Amino acid sequence: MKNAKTTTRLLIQSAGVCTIGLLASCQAEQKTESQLPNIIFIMSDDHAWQAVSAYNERLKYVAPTPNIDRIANEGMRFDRCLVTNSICGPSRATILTGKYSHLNGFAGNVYVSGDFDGSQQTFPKLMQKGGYATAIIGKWHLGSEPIGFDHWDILPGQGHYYNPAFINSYGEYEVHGYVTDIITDKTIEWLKDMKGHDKPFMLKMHHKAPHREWEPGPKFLSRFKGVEFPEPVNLFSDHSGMGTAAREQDMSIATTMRLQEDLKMWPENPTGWTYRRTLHRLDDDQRRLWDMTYDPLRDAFEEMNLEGDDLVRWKYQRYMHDYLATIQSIDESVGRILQYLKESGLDENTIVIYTSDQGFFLGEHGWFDKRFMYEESYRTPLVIRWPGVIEPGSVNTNLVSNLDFAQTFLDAAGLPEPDDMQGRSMVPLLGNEMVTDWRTAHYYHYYEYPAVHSVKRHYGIATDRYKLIHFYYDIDEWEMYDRKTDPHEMQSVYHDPAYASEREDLHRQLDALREKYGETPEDSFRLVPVE
Ligand code: SGN
Ligand code: CA
Repeated sequence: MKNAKTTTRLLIQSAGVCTIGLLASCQAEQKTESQLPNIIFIMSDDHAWQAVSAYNERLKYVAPTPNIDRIANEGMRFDRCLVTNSICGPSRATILTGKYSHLNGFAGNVYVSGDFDGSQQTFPKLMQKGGYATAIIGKWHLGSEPIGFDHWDILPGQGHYYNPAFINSYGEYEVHGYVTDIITDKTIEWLKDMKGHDKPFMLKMHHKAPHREWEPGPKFLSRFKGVEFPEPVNLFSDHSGMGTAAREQDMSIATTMRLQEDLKMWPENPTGWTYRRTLHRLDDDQRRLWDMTYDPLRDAFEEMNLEGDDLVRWKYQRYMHDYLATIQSIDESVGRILQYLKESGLDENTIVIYTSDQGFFLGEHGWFDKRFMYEESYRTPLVIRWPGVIEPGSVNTNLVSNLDFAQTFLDAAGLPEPDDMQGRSMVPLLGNEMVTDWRTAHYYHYYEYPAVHSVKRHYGIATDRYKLIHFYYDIDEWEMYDRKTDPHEMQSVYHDPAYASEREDLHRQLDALREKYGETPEDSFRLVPVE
């Protein structure tokens, strides 16, 4: 343990003095060290931090995530990890490139942004060149084929929960079973294949769950039967203290969430394209279990004839039951990976990261989905285990970001960080070093509008306490929130004279960050063309 730490430290220090000219000799020097850490990056899709029990005490008793929590307990929990653009593809592109959307070119999902330009620099390519074995298994969602991976086995598009198709370099094929379990099996298989190779590895395991339409695996279909989850305080907010964008979104539990596809209240003999997309994938055994779960719920629901707030309350509970049940499989998957690492002796020298591509609304403001810069979707869970480097049970409150992941991995691997990446290595934070010049403001930009869920384009800045947000497309509105006095972000103080000096200060910081990251006003319209 001590040795691993010392070696890692040496590597980290030597990485710090690597320059491009010295690169070859630095790498040669590092290769003589046998202790380069392996990295397993586990990322789920739409996993709200409120749905991880390490972040939410109340969940511990009803829907715990003990294995994800174990990473936090044995490592570090980040309490303010913010994403650059809260939507799937753009988050993934930022993670790969260490750059904001306006530079990596992927500002909205595939259907608005086209395919990710895989010819650009990414951290897996750099790690591959630097002697790492690299792999990606699971959801990719960037259109173009993965580049920079020795092994890739991905879900086409969004992927399916039951009996999903996969694509690898040989083509497309279907696997019987539940997607989270299959991705885990494939991951463990690849780890086993790596035994006997002396290369360190960088493995990305990307789950599809808990993405909409929240289909739980056979084992957990009835996991939360009879459980009543606490409602968020602003489930019935009328958004009167917020702006037009909050009032005009299309992601509410009340009106957007669908009784059939989302909440599984299918009639006895369902038909139509949505039915074909979901239920038809189940085989007879899977379908039997499914019907045993949902038929009685549907019958009871029809009996009740709910309306208005009562219907929203019921929908919220139904939503939570399935969403959290898909997370039970994810947590089990994390447990299996940790167990395998332990059994194989890899645990001491493997960094394990658990995160999500962004956060998610679980009824806050009356919503589901993500996209907004409000805290539930902007902030993502992040826990990291690195024995010998991270003090177990550490908590970090710095403003870190998915923008920092690429440089963190390169730094941990003792590889140089390219100058054009826009984040910063978190390795010193992991080592609990005194870092006095970490960012005190984080920049955000969401582009995908007009599009599904109708969340208007906006950019903004978050500090420890405040948020300043500009909705700039088809409206021109500013919002400002004081998270200290208004933790649920329900009352904009932008026009409140008491906040005049803070507002001016935030404007200054926002301008400076846009300049620092090289974003121009034209970028707002260039990447996701206006219809
Ligand atoms: C689908 C979902 C949306 C979701 C987007 C993007 N609808 O369109 O709710 O916001 O994907 O999600 S669904 O009816 O198909 O489930 S993302 O995670 O890929 O960005
Ligand atoms: Ca997502």
